[in-house]
Amino acid sequence: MTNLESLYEAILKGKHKDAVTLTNAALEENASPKDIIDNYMIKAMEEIGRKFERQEAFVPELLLAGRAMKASLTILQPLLKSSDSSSVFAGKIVIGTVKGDLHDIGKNLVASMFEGCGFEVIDLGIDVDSGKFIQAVREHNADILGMSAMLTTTMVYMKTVIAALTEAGLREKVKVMVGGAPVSMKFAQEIGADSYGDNANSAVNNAKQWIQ
Ligand code: B1M
Repeated sequence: MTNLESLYEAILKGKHKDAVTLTNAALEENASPKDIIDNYMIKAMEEIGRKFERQEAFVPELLLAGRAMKASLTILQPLLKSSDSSSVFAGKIVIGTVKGDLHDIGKNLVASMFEGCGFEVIDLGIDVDSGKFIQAVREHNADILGMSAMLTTTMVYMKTVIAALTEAGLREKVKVMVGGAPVSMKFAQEIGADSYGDNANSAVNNAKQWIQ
């Protein structure tokens, strides 16, 4: 098995120490951070999700896989910043995972990619309510508001935030981008968002069109 295949297994099995060792080993073999993340780490998270659906894995296994993924990302995120970065300031984004939702791995990746591409990122974390989003957009005079959701039960809260933005008189001042596994372009349009990101790359590419 190659180091990258072993890394996939380590994340799937939630072995965070092995995941760190194997991430470093893959980097020493000149694997690119983007290849490691997209083709091995995210694939492992998708597989643990499928196991969860089939009731072959349960919440503790999801937690362990998440911890292993985060441990590897700690090594890779700074490299994403340096390898893909343009030093030009591209704009300011306030980002967070919406109220009721504790998933932050995808949101963190999106935030890192924005940072790597020259954006100033204000990351509000997880379980963020509309008041916090609005306060941050106003305080930082943000160009973009980014919301992430991983649950079908929490994605609907994005619509609440957009309504609150309108109420606060900020809707015309900020572009709204939404993303997360259950979110689609159709859903984004239905709730009145300006854009949808399928993954971290497309999120940043879509946002760049607004800024230039
Ligand atoms: Co949960 N979980 N989880 N989970 N979890 C999912 C999402 C699920 C699909 C698993 C499954 O059933 N197959 C399912 C949701 C079902 C649904 O709603 N349809 C689920 C469930 C049910 C739950 C709980 C309810 C389980 C329970 O307690 N019974 C519970 C809910 C807790 C809560 O939030 N209130 C729960 C808890 C957890 C853990 C805490 C254990 C853990 C999260 C750890 C963490 O994030 N710190 C966890 C995990 C790890 C997962 C899976 C396995 C992996 C998620 C992940 O990190 N993926 C997930 C299964 C899956 O996704 N297939 C699952 C990797 C990540 C890089 O991808 O987040 O999609 P993703 O991000 C991508 C894109 O979506 C996009 O770019 C990212 C990078 O490419 N993107 C954006 C994301 N945000 C964006 C924003 C943008 C643009 C693009 O613009 C702003």
